Amino acid sequence: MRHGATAWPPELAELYRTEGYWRGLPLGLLPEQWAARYGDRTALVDGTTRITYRELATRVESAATNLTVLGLEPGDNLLVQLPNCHQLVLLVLACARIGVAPVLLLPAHRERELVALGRHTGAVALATTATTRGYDHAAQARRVAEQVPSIRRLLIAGCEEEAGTETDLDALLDSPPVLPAALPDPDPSDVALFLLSGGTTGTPKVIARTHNDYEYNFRGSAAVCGFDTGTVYLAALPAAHNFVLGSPGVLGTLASGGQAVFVASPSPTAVFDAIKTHGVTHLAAVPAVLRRWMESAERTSIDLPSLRVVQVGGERLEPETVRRAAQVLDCRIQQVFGMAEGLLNYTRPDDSRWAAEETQGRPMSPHDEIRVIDANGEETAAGEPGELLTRGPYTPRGYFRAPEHNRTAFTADGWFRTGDVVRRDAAGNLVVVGRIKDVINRGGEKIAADEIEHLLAELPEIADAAVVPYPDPDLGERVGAFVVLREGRTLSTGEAVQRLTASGIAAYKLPEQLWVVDTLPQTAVGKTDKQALRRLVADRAADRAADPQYQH
Ligand code: AMP
Ligand code: DBH
Repeated sequence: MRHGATAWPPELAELYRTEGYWRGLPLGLLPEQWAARYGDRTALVDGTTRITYRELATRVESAATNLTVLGLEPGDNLLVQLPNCHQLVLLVLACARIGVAPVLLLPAHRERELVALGRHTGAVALATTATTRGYDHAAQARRVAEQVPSIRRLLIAGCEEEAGTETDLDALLDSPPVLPAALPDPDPSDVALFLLSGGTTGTPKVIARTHNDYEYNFRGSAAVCGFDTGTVYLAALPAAHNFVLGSPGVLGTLASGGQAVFVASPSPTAVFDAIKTHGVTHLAAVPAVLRRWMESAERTSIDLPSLRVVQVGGERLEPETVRRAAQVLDCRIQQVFGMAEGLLNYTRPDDSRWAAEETQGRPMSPHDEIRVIDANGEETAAGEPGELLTRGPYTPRGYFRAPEHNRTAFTADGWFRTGDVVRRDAAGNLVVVGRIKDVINRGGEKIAADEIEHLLAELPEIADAAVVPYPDPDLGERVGAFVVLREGRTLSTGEAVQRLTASGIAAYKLPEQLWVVDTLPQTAVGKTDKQALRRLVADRAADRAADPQYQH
């Protein structure tokens, strides 16, 4: 196990093995098994590229060899920032074949986040594209490498020429091995990949997922969701995200012998085209994206006969939208309440109408343990809201290299405090009713308030800052900031946004409203009273909603 990852207690590890959840197989050896079962069926579709199961196995093995020849070794970590494409799958599996763990960044992340994650994980290389959507990722990669001494190599897809420490990622993944190399046998209880949590504090929250636990994450999910060789899964949201990668996602599709199709953007046009062209049966959305699809589907009266299930998660979906979406898209809407930290909840095909519409489902595994507790740490009465705590075969016992934070994020006996407030019914279905973590959920993208507060406080104009969500009909919440300015200074929202952008953070984290105030309200112990600020923002929004001037 890599230093800084937390193992499960040995007796539970033993139980998870004997129960068959943990199969003791490195993820990188799965393509061989899949190839033996599914042979010449199509595994991946990306534009004009089609890869069969047999080809996938061969190419993962070649890519693993090329990575080894390049000097990557078991125990190394690698930053990966790629858009939705087949190369992402090849790279993740090839790394897993040789015990190298990819840190899966989203395409929206920027220099500051890459540097922080590179340092935190001691990454030895960075894999990315030359450009995506007009952004020069190659130039960013070079700036990142300068600031992260452990990074020795840049693997750049579509790079113009190979030079010095820069290698063409496409060639590495697409070419037969340049030299032979003996491949190591990775330890299946070691880290297979790193996922990122949007939650909690400013230091990067990196989640080390082992081969054993992640394989169960997507295999168990695929079983619950009924994936099989007839499944055609469309990756429309970022495939580096746990929802699309493994819930059951692309990997769950491959484990079931289905086809995983990639599109670069979740725009209704791209998605509907792909559904029609490839006969897509399943795909995942966050509520804001689902609403865009519904709006477009209604306007164009589109018919999508192949579509069976749209999974929706990342943020609470209101029951009314579940009903309407099922009608408009003529398919089942499955609610998914998941987290990169582990626990996945799904509504099931045979659920009552009430459970399917009003709840966010129940845990994937019979061995997921759930507690709902009050402020004193006592279990709440049945049906009463409380904080959700969880343990289980695919919920790691700590964030990676974060001992300080782990002391509060986990209980002494290993329960993960999700920070979500839920109610649980007698059948075990969970309803998400709120949250106690200081996070903004912007259309499914999580932003840690204190990360943005620290960035704002670094600006010379700002004396103090408090970041809170404000309600939004489209995204659910957006990022708002209350700021106290230093004597004689001014700062507009536009200027603040410009400065934060220049500091190199992902655009989705930028405050969209800046409210200048004389002081921030304080609690009795002298901390900023975020509750009061949240109420203030909610009241203003309610006033606006009631004001005829704002109604249309
Ligand atoms: P992360 O830790 O960044 O993977 O984000 C996971 C968090 O997203 C959960 O702890 C919830 O707060 C939120 N979340 C995910 N799915 C849902 C859902 N279906 N309904 C409500 N909240 C959700
Ligand atoms: O919000 C999430 O992080 C999420 C939602 C649905 C997730 O990680 C998942 C499913 O796996």
